[in-house]
Amino acid sequence: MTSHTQAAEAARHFLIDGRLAAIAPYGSGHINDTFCAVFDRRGAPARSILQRINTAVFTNPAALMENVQRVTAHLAARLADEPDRARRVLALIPARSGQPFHVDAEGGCWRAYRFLEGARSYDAVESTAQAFQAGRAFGRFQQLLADLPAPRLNDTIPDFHHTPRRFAAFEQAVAADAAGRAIHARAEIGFALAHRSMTGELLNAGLPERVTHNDTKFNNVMLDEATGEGLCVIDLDTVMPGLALYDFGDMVRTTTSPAMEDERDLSKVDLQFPMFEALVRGYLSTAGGFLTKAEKDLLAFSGKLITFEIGIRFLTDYLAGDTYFKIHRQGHNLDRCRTQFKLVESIENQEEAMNRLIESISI
Ligand code: ADP
Ligand code: GN1
Ligand code: MG
Repeated sequence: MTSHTQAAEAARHFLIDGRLAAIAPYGSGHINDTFCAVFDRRGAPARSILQRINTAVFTNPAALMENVQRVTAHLAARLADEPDRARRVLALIPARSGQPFHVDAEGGCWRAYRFLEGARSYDAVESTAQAFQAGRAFGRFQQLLADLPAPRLNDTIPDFHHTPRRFAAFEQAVAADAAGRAIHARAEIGFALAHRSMTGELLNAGLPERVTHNDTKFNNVMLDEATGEGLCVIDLDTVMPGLALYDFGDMVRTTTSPAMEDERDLSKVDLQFPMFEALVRGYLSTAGGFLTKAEKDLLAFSGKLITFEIGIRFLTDYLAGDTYFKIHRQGHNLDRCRTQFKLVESIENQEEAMNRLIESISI
């Protein structure tokens, strides 16, 4: 875990005016260490986001930051004529060295972003209006990046959404049982094994490669505090070539059930049809123009598959002894896995109606 002192030391290395007045951990991401730094600018406080990139997960931070620079520059150019454009795209603050990131004495990689004021993220969805806004914002993100000039973006994590490889890693974790926990997860292991047959379906559907976000969970979009509008897509570490449905599937996972990802009361975890409808309408309002029929036909399925995929990733990490995702209590990854699998069941029960809805909207 990164200390307050390390963060304060790193903050000095960025082109930010003023004197550092306060710095504190921020947000609830599972991978990077995020801080909010407050600088005193002639008596007025000014905030910045400072992040230490998890280099165990992102092993080539220079390639990652090259993607982030290219993507944010492209988005900024595409949005140049929009009102309030400075709050519609993340803006990197360069290091004093001129580099896009700073490497500290221990090898830690840091970057800074301009703070998006008057906007916030939510860990759980609260209304159909929010679901619509999330779908619309992530769809627009894909739309704006459709003409990103060559070359292809770097793969920051190869095979990130390759569900069959995720499944193979899960099977290996069961076999190794490194933390001796398989006995506590018998039901979940059984659930996962029973769903093996669907893991290759998206990959085998011949869908087009696009520039996608790949981590479209609801707390990775900032909503305007005054209007509720989906203002800015954040957390760009996994923006790379992928399938549009990886993004839509992760939106279904995090934007259709009002429960937190680690909710222990599974009766609260359920796909709420009106949330799903709002999400689809929002997504198609921006992505509907470029998606192919094959992609539209698999929208509901992608929700089931990506929810399952993240579920087996949580289960794999639980079995391996919690080496990947940050945890805040014992059994945290198992709790997270359980909510995912409960949501998969809920989607299975409603999949026909979900498909009928999509057909009725997209003709
Ligand atoms: P992680 O990869 O750990 O999920 P994120 O980049 O998503 O990190 O940031 C964590 C949280 O910090 C977000 O959910 C959001 O609330 C907040 N955040 C991130 N970037 C900004 C920004 N530029 N301005 C304001 N808040 C931000
Ligand atoms: C991680 O960084 P964060 O918290 O937005 C993970 C995603 C998972 C998500 C589950 C690089 O996202 O793939 O879907 O947790 N990011 C990475 O909440 O593995
Ligand atoms: Mg995030």
